[in-house]
Amino acid sequence: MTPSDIQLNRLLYYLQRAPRIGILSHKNVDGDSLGAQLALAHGFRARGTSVYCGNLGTIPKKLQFLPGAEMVEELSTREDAEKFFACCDLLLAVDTGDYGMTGLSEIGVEPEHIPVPFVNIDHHADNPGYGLINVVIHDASSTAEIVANIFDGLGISLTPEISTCLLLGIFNDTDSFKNANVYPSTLELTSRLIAAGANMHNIAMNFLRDKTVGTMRLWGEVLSRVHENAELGVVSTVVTLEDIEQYEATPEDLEGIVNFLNSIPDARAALLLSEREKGMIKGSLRTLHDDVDVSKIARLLGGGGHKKAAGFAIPGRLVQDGEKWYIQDDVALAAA
Ligand SMILES: [Mn+2]
Repeated sequence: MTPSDIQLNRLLYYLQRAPRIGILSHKNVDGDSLGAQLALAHGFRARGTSVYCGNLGTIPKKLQFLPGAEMVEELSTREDAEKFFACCDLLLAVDTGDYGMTGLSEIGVEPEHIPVPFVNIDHHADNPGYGLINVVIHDASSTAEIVANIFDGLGISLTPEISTCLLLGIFNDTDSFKNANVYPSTLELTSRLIAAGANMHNIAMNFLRDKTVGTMRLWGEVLSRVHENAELGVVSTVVTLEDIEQYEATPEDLEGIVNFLNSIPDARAALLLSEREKGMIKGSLRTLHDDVDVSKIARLLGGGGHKKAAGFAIPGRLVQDGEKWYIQDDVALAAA
């Protein structure tokens, strides 16, 4: 599991000619994208490179403890993005499976508007290779693991700051070493990161123990609606717009719920349906089984994703009838 020498050498070539580097993670930043982004920032700064980090959207509270999180600039408009690009000779996107995931299109920035070479560092299975350079390794546990390989290739040593950021990325993407993407290389790297001073205590106190009272109440409500389809082996539940408003639910709350549904050993897959604005329902699918490919189901419904984590969006509203919930799509069409 090493980046192809050609891609790594090309990256090295550009890095040596870029005194100023911009690093972007995907929108709705998670522990892997932010961990990889900040680790790269610390590593390149130590080499004397000027580094700028910019993201669309805010950083969730449970990730704000990461060393360097305060240096990430929030890009809200096209002008913000243009100012950001003007500070860079090279732009890296980390953990971003396709260009759309950067969120740049939403503020009117298309790939042709990026004035500097664009590098794509990622592990998503369906990454189309949208960069000038694509360091895409499908069998890496996380983008954090790829960053560690890049650092090894460039001779950048692991500091406590870098190690905390990378270890958080691994925790995030393996669901704390519970998913099937834990490889010998993942555990070897974890060992190196702890030896290099990764702050496990901070990860445990901020990232792993991240629930609020509101989150607990939301979970109580949503878990009381769990439905098991024994024939399909699918465990599912629903979150309404009212729930999201009443409990101030965050995307991480919803992510936590769908992963928790997979705690049932008989579950082949978990499905969370959550209402969104403008009469849409988002479906999040997760499986822990190697012989189940939830991205196939998501694609049938116009979505996509990984084999083990995928999603889709369909028009409709969630309507309750006694114990049962169903999707009413004419309501949504009337509202749209
Ligand atoms: Mn990732």
